Amino acid sequence: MKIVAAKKILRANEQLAAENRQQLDRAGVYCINLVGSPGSGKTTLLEALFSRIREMVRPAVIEGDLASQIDADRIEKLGIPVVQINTEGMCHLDATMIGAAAAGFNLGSVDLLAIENVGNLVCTANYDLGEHLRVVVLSVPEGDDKIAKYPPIFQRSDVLIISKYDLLPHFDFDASRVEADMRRLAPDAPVFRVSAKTGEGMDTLAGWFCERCRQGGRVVQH
Ligand SMILES: Nc1nc2c(ncn2[C@@H]2O[C@H](COP(=O)(O)OP(=O)(O)O)[C@@H](O)[C@H]2O)c(=O)[nH]1
Ligand SMILES: [Mg+2]
Repeated sequence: MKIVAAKKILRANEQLAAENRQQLDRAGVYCINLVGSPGSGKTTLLEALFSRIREMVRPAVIEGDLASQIDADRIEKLGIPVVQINTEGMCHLDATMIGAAAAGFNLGSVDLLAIENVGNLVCTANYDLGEHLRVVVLSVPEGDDKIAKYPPIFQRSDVLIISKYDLLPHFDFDASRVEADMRRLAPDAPVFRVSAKTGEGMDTLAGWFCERCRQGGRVVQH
């Protein structure tokens, strides 16, 4: 009985996610769902990304955390529209939450909506939010065995970002092993090695995101 209930919840979520995607498409908004462990560098990555692309793409952010508005405050400091969702114990965002949060923006002035999901490599894998692109962030200090240990989230992601690449000399982290594991699960997903701290790889990543927005039919030049 419990399994049936879980399936029903997931099916209802998929329907709502499809509605979110339609709404975003109508408004010309490209949406990314950023997933990864707590502390993998998701917010720092968004800060570094926006400083490079905001002249070309108008961003907005939905922040998901169990509690606090720490990340929303960081994004607000950049003058970027942001809505914070506090899940109060839930380990992932769902499509209902995103539908409600998206109502807090004027979508007509947004080109790229970035959702920072709750830090978690397990639960977030099962919930489509209506995004166009799921981006998984794996940081060097987490270890190079995480794809092998937590396959679903990597299999269901469109892009892998290996973050905190500046820390590579201090950890036994084999980036080629990670890339090979990712290729097995998601052969078409590009892999980026970046450091938001030193800027290594960030310009390439920013250019790639701009291109994805453009290909998605979203306006890039204003
Ligand atoms: N060395 C290094 N530290 C980073 C980098 N990106 C983030 N951090 C640090 O990692 C910690 C967690 O970052 P944060 O962006 O809040 O992670 P989140 O929980 O995934 O959003 C903070 O102390 C950041 O300063 C990076 O590229 N290099
Ligand atoms: Mg964060």
